[in-house]
Amino acid sequence: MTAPALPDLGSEGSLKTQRTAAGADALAHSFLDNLFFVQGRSRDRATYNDLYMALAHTVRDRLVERWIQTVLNYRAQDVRVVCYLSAEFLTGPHLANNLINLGIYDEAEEAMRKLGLDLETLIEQEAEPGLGNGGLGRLASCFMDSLATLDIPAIGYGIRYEYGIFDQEIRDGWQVEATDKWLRLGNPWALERPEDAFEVKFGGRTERYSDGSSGFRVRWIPEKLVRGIPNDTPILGYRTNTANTLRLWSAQAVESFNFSSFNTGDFFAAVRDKVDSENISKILYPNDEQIKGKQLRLEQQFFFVSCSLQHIVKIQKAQERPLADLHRTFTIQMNDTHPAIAVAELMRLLVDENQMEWDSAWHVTTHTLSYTNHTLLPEALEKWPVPLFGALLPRHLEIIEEINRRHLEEVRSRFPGDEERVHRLSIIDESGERYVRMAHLATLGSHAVNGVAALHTDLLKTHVLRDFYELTPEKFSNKTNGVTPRRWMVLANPRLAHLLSRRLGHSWIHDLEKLRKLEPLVDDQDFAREWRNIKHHNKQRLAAYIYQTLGIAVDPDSMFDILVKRIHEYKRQHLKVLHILTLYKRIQRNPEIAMQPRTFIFGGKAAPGYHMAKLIIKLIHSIAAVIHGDPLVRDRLKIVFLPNYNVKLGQRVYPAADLSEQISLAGLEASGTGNMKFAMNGALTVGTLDGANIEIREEVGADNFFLFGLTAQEVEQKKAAGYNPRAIYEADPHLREIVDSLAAGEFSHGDRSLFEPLVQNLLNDDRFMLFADYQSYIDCQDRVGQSYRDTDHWTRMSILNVARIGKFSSDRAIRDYCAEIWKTWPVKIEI
Ligand code: NBG
Repeated sequence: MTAPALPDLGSEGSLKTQRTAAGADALAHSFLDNLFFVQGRSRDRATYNDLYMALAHTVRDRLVERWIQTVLNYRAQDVRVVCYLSAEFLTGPHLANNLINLGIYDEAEEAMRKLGLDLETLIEQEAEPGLGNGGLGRLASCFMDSLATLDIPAIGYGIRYEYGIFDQEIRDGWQVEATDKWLRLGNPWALERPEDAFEVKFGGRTERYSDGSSGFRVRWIPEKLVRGIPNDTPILGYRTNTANTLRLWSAQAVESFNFSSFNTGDFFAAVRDKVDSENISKILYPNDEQIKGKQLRLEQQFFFVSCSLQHIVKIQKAQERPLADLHRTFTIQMNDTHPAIAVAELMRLLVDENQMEWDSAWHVTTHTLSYTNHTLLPEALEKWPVPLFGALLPRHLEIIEEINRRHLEEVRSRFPGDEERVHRLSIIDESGERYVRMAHLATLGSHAVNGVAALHTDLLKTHVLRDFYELTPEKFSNKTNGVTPRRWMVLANPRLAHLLSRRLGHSWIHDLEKLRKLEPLVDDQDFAREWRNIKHHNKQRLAAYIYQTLGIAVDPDSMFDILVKRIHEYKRQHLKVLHILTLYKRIQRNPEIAMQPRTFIFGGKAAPGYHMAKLIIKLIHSIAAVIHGDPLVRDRLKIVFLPNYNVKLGQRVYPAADLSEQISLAGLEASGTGNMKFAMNGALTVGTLDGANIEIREEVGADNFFLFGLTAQEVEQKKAAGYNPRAIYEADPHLREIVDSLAAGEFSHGDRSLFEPLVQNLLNDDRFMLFADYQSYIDCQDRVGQSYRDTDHWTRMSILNVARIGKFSSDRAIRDYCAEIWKTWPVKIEI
C-alpha cells in the first residue's frame, strides 16, 4: 500500500524559540525539560548520567537548526562537497566542544550553577568515543572541526564500532585489555537513520551477460548481503552556522536474505548468519597488530566504503546531475589505505551498476579520489592475499586486474624492457604468495597523493612510492598535519586561552597565526608571571588527578617531562627509560649531585599482540617501583604511567607539560600531532629531526627547541655501512652499566629473564638505533635540565613556542587541502 502524499506541516518557527532560546535561564529551563521529557526522569531520581544526558540534549537542540540548514544548503547548486573516508574518527567527547563552538560555555556553567550543579562534573560523565587508535583517527576529527569552522561542505564517513579502542588497565605493571563499552549508557549525539540504509554485497561469483546494446556486462552474484545503517553526528564549526555530518555506518543483518536456512528448519544457522553480519562493525582493530589475512578487517573496509560511495552516487542522482560529473560535485579523500578499496568500488558502481564505459569511469574515479599516506613503516603497508581478496570481493579482484593490466601496459610502453620496474609498480605483488597492494591501488586511482609532513613526503617520493613518483610526479604534494586549537587550547587550557584573548582579542582562535602578536610580550614581566602561574595551575591540576587515580604524590614544582603516544619501538619510549636509568645511576654514584627534579609522565596503549611494546610498559612500571623505593632518589625522580591514555586524558596532559618528548628514530614518524598539541600549550620539545618536529623547529626557532640524534639520511648511511649496537655498548661505560643492570634483574627482583628479550634485541639488532642516539640524547637532556633552572629564559622560550605555532592549526592544513587538492570553497550558512 502506498502512503498518501504528505501534507504541508508549516514552518518550525515557534518550536525553535521554545526549545532553543538563548540565555542561562532558558538553558536551565530546557535542561529540566529534557531531563523530564527526553530522559524520562524525575529530578529526585536523576543520576549523574541522566543529568549529563539532559544537558547533551539541551545542547543538541541548539545545533539541530544549523545542522538541518547546512544539509539543505548542500543540496543547492554550486557546492562541492568534501567526503572524508576514514576507518577511524577519534572525536573525543562532544559536549564541552559543542558548548565552546556554540559560544554558550559560560551560560551553560551559569545555568548549571543556578541549579546547584557543576558543569565540569557533568562534562566528565561523557564516555569517550574511542573510535580510533591514535594520531590518524584524531587527525580526521581535527579536520572535521576545521572543515566546519571554515564553512567547507563536508561529510565524514566511517564505521560506528560498537567497541572502540580497548580500555587499558594496568595489573602488576602489565597492560591488560578490557572491552570499551562506550555505548553502554547511550549516545545522545548521533541520530540513527535506518531509512537511509544501503546494502553491501560479499562473496559469491560474477557472471557475464549481454545487455543487448553495448555488448557484455558483468553481474556480481553475492553470497551474502549486509545492511549499513547510518548514524549521523553533527560537527559544528567554531562560532559559525555550519554543522557538517559525521556519518558512521553500523552493520545489520539483512534478515530476509538467508531465508533458506529458516525454510530448511535450521533456525540456528540463520541466527548465526545474522550474528556474523553484525560482527562487521563490532570492534576496532588495534594497529600494529598483524592484520594480514584478517578477513573481518577487509570486510569492515569494504563495508563502510561501499555504503559511503552508494550514498554519494545516490545524492548525485537525486540532484539530477550526471554521474559523469561526479567529480565536480564531490571530492573524496582516502585517509590512509584503509578505504583504498574505494578505487575498485567506485569503478564497479559506475561500470557495472550504471553502465558507464570503462574509460569514462576511470576518468571520474581518478578525478574524484585522492589519497593521504600516513606511514613509512614497511610492515604497516596494507596488502591482502589474493585468494582471500578474491573470495570476499570477486568482482573487485577482476576490476583491479583490469586496472593493473592497463597500468602495466603503459609502464611497459614508457619504460621498455624494464621488467623490474613493472614488478615494482604492479598492484599485485607477485614476488611470492600473491598480494593486492593497497597503497599501489590508492596511488594509481587518485589524482593527488600526499604525505603529512615535509620530510615524510620527501621519503615517500624517494622510497616507499618512488616508482609512482617517477611515473606521475605531478600527483604528489605535501600537506603537513595540523590540530584544532579549539579542542587543544580553548577547551583543554581555558586559563591560557583567556590570557591570550585578553591580550590579543579572540581572533587567534580561528586564525592561529595571530599568536605572532605575542612576540612583543616576551619581555613583559607581568605577562611572563601570568604565563608561569597558568602552567603551574595546570600542573597542580594534573598532579591532583595523578594522586586521585594512582595515589602517587608528584611535585608541581618539578619539571613535568611527558611522553604520551601509542607504545611502539620506533617511537622509542625505551630510550626515555635509558635516560631515566642514566640519571638514577648518577645519583647513586654521587648522592650530592645537583639535579633538576623531574616527574616523568608516560601514557599510551600497546597493541594487544605486540609483545615488545607490552614489555616496555612493564619496564616503565618496574623501574618506577625501584626508583620510588629508593629514598636517595625519589624526591628527584618520579615516574608516572597514566593508564588508558585517550583524548580526555590528553586534554589534561598537554597543558601541564614543561617538556614534550618527540624522540622517534628519524625517518619513521610520518608527522606526529602530539608534538603540536604540546607546543601550543607552551611545552618545549626535545626531539629528533623527524616528521613535523622539523617544521616545528623551523617555526619556533632552533634556540627554542632541544634537538638531538641522527638525521634520516645519517640513519640510512649508518644502516648501509653495517650498524653495530654492541660496539657502542662496549665502548660506553655508562650505557653498559644501565644495560647490564637491566639484564642482571636489578629492576625485576633478580629475574634475569624478564627483560632479556629487550636487552638482547638492543644488543644484537637495535633496529630503531637507540644506542646510536643515546649519547646525543643524554647530552641534550642535560642541556634541558640546565635551561629549566633559568626560569625567565625558559618562560621566554615557552611563550615563543606558542607565538610561532600558528602553522600547525588544522585550519591551515584544511585550507591547503582545499586550495591544492579538493578545489573547493566555503559556503556560508544563513539561518
Ligand atoms: C600516523 C603516523 C603519525 C601521524 C598520524 C596522522 C598511522 C598509520 N599513522 O606520525 O604514525 O601524525 O598518522 O597523520 O597511524
